[in-house]
Order: sequence, then structure tokens, then C-alpha cells
Amino acid sequence: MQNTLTICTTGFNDQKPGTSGLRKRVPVFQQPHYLANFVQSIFDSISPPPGATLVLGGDGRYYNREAIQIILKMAAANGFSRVLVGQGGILSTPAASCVIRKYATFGGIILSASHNPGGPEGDFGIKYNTANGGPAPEKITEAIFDLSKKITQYQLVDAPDVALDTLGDYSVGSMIVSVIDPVADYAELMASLFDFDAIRGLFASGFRIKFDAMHAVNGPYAREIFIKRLGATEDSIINCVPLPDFGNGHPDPNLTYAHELVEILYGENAPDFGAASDGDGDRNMILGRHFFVNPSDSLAILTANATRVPGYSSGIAGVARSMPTSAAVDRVAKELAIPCFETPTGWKFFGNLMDAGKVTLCGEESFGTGSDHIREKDGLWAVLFWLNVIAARNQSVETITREHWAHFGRNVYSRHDFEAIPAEAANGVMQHLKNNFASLPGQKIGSYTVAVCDDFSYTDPVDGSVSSGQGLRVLFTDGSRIVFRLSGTGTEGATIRIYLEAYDPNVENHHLDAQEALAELIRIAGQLSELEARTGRVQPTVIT
Ligand code: G16
Repeated sequence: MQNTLTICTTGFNDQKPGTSGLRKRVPVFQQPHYLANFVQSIFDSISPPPGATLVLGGDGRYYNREAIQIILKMAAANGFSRVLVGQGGILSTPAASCVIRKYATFGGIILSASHNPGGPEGDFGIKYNTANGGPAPEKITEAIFDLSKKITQYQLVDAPDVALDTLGDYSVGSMIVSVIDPVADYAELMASLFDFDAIRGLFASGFRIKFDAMHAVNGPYAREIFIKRLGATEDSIINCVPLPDFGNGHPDPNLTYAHELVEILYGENAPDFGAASDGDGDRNMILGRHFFVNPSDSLAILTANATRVPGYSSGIAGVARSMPTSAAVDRVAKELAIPCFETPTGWKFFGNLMDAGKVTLCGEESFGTGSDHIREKDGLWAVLFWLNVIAARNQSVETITREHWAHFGRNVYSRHDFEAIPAEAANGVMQHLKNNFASLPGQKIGSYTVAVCDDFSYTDPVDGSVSSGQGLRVLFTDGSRIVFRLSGTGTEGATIRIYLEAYDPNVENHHLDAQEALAELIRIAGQLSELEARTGRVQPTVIT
């Protein structure tokens, strides 16, 4: 018999999940009852049946271990019969999705604030994934939010903490906790999709890589896959010991925050290939020697080369991209005569399409790429996909990308982020843009003419659910566009994202830097949004 305690509590009003779960500063989560309230609201909204198994793990950031002990005691009190938890409380987001699917569990809880900084004053996060291994759809996250406002009590069993560092089975009340190897199932899945012999041969031939785990969760995964299974040299991986504060860094694999890797790949005697992943291991950045691959292009290139990879050799059913992601992949889909779906930002919108067999590959401009092997984006998967394609084509990252542009044309693309803007000022920018929507179509601005303005709305083709208010689009007559969105993942003020895209079929222009090629659209974005006047900001915090 287990000793179940019922704790009285009152709801918080700020537990609305964003683009990917609930993300707040660590001190917010450390308030009495804050985490437990949210976890109880998850359990109440999903009503686990008797005998249900839960997967639990996180990216190892500060507060991960404490949170896991609380959740284990609550899972036991809420009727779960078993929890699979990664050793040390570690599971990358893709590995958690893999484990949920492989062992056909009821769902999983992932503890991560992804690419946001960690540490005692950094960010923490929590999200629920359903039995398909993917982030809960909006109807569940909305139910969790509703319950979190009304909650009056939560349950947990009175039991000692579990020894998270030692593999094996433990009891928490009448529930079994299995501490599992966080890497093994995932590494096995990767080996089943990619030609490991070919990649091993590539490394043996002298092809040099540098993978940066940014002191985050993918370190142990990278060591197992690149060093142990693929024979890469020890100096092929850097920052591969996960730290609770990510070494005081910002574990976001982009040109700004992954500067250590960028300097190596743009330096003298640079390796042939560079890659980085984020806090929870689901994002990726791909670099060649002195060359950056835009994530939107990466999705298009992987799609065009998919049949060179064993896991996708029989072809792909379709592709999907988030609305702000460039239309580079649309051109590939057209040539392959496969469907291409445009969804709102958020990996959760791909789940239904993959479950219905409508898409195989999907991706986002925010450094996320993945496939139906799991239901999360997958950083190491993207790196292995690129390495497999390079081994099969025996060409450099730059040559593969330039040949792709020469064939399909180049969707020149950039995203400008303005972080930590007071919410009121950010909302003012968005409202001002909307107010002008009626008068803009037909107007000539510089060399561009506005065709259509709208606020993107999506109807899920599988379940008919509608998601509106997903980003303001200004579409020009030549196919160029500017998109304005407020981020749903930040924790400090608001982040305005401006996505800029122009199509250029002319190879003579393909040497241009994206900022150069997009200079006029960047000016127009500033003019239309009155960003400087309304926020006082001139330069973006991050340019990708
Ligand atoms: C999350 C979502 C992604 C989204 C990204 C950025 O990624 O899973 O689908 O593209 O946030 O979202 P936003 O523009 O709203 O900040 P991650 O890696 O943070 O889980």
C-alpha cells in the first residue's frame, strides 16, 4: 500500500503553455506548488488509465533533478504503474519521443526550456507528449491551462527519492520506476535509418567534423554515435559534458550563440563539416567549411536527397514546413510531385500529418528538421542525414548547397529577432501592422508591390481543428514576403521575429550574402512596422 498525500493549493494564472510547453524562470518554478500544480493539471487532463506507463526525462538543466523526484511521486499517486526515466534524469527531446514510441507508453513528460539559457536564474520548462511521441496538441494544452487556473489540490506519495544515477528498477509507492540508459534506444534507431558504414568510411578517409553539444544534453549521444559507433576522432566533438547551466552559455545553435563552433568552421584549417544542437537536442545548425546552411535550405536539400539515405530510399510521402519557413522545400516537393503542407510555427502541428502518413519529412526555419521516425524535431538525426548525403555524393556541404540553388533557384532568407521588448510596445507593433492591412494591397513600396496581407490561419487537414492568429504576412507580387510574429517561447518581455524571404533563380547572384540580397526588404519591414519608433530598437538581437 502506498501512502498518498493530498496537498491543498490554489491555481496560478500564468501557466499557459506557449509554442512548446510551459517555460518560465527557475525561481518561478521553485515557488511552492508551482510545478506540482502544473503536473497535476497535466494528469487531470489526460486521465491515465490503470496500468499506464509514463516516460520522464529532461535536458539536465538546473532544477531537472528536483523536478523529476516531485513528478515521480505525483505519477505514483495518480495511478501510473510504471515510469521510464533516463539515467541521471537525462533524456534528449528526440530520445524521449523515441522511447515513448518504442515502448508504446501512454505518454511522456519532458523537462526542458530548449535553447533558452539555464542555471539558477535561467529558464526551466515542462511539456507533455502524447502516445505518438509528439507534443500534445492545442486541445490538450488548453485543457491543462484551464485546469491549472482552477486547481485546489494535488496528490503525491510519501516515498524516498529515487537513485536516478543507477540503472535498474525501483519502487515509488506501488509504482515501478525503471532508470534506463538514455542513449541506447535512440542510437539504435539512428543506426537503423542511416548508412553507418558509409559514414564510418567517410571519417576514415580523412573527412573532419566538429560537433558542438553546447554543454547540453546531446553530449553523451554524440559521443556514443560519432566516436563509438562511427569511429570519429576524439577532437570531433566539443562541449559534450552536459552542465546544469550549459557552461553559462546560451544553448541555441545559431551563428550568434554557437560562435565557438562558427569561429572554428570559418577559421584556418577548418574541418569539412560542423554542426551544433541545442539544450534539449532537437535543433541543429549545419555548417560547411566557411559556409552556413540556412535551416530552410537544409530541409529542402534533405528532401531532394532523401532517397540516397537507407531509411528513406523508397521515397517520401510528402513534406511539411511551418509558415515562416522559406518555400525552398515547396520547389523540391513540386519536382518530386509530392504534397507540401504549410503549418503554424510549432512542431505539434506536424504530428497529425505524420500520423496520417501524409508527410515523411518536415522542418522549420528555427533550426528544426525531422521525420516520421519520431514525433519531435531531431538535431542529431539532421546531422547524420547530412553526413549520409555527403558520403553518398562525395561532395562538400557548399557544393551540395550551391548545386541545389542552381537547380531549384535560391529562396534567399533571413530572420531578425528583437528580444526582450516590453509586451505593450511589441503588441503595438503588431496592431499597427494589422491596422494597415486593408490599405496595403496594391501599394508599390520601393521595387516591391504588395499583393496580399493576412494573419495566418491553419485548418488541420486531418482533424479539422483551426488555429488562427499565427503570424502577420505581407506577400509581394513577385513571391517575396515579410512575416511578423511574436515568439511563443521567450520568458522575458516579448520577442518580435521578422522573417524575410525573396526568390532568386539567377546563379550569378547566389554568391550574395543574405543580408545584402535582402537589404531592401529589411528596410521595408522597418518602414511597415515602425519598429524603431515604437520600440527604440534598431539592430536585431539575433540574425539567422
Ligand atoms: C519550439 C517549437 C518550434 C518553434 C520554435 C520557435 O522549438 O517546438 O516548433 O519553431 O520553438 O518558436 P517561437 O518562434 O514561438 O519562439 P524549441 O526548440 O524551443 O522547442
